[in-house]
Amino acid sequence: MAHKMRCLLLAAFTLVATRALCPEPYEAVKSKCYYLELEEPRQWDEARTRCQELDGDLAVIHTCDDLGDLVRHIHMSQEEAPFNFSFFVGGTDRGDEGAWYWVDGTPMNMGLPYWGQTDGVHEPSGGEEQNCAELNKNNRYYIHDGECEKYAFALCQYGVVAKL
Ligand SMILES: [Ca+2]
Repeated sequence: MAHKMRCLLLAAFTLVATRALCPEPYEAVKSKCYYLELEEPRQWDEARTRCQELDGDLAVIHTCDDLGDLVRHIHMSQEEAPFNFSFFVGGTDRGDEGAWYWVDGTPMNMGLPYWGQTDGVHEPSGGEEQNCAELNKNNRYYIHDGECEKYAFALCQYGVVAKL
């Protein structure tokens, strides 16, 4: 009996430990809190401002596990970006072409399995024209560079400490 009780407590503790408690409107994806902001598509700076209003920032994706979990979450939440809009995330090479950083100041991982390809050409491929990172709707939500002035939905993450 005591043993069974201990197992139940352990199971409950494990659930709490691996699943974040997220404030509204964020949703827990394992230990992270994300919000797919589908009110309206915005330019990258405005998308960032919207996330910061919600005590977060555009999402920063440090590991391929996080990217996989996030993409699975987008599909499963049935909130895939409507129309052809992608999701902006918190990566940019604005001001230093080719040097991609997350808004928390960490360098972005380059290449596979983070960045996608367009017609066999590895992303990022937009040079000076495209300086803001998105999860590309038309390429299974791999990371692409896009114009910061284009319109996309904000993918917010709670608790990101902004350095940029
Ligand atoms: Ca660029």
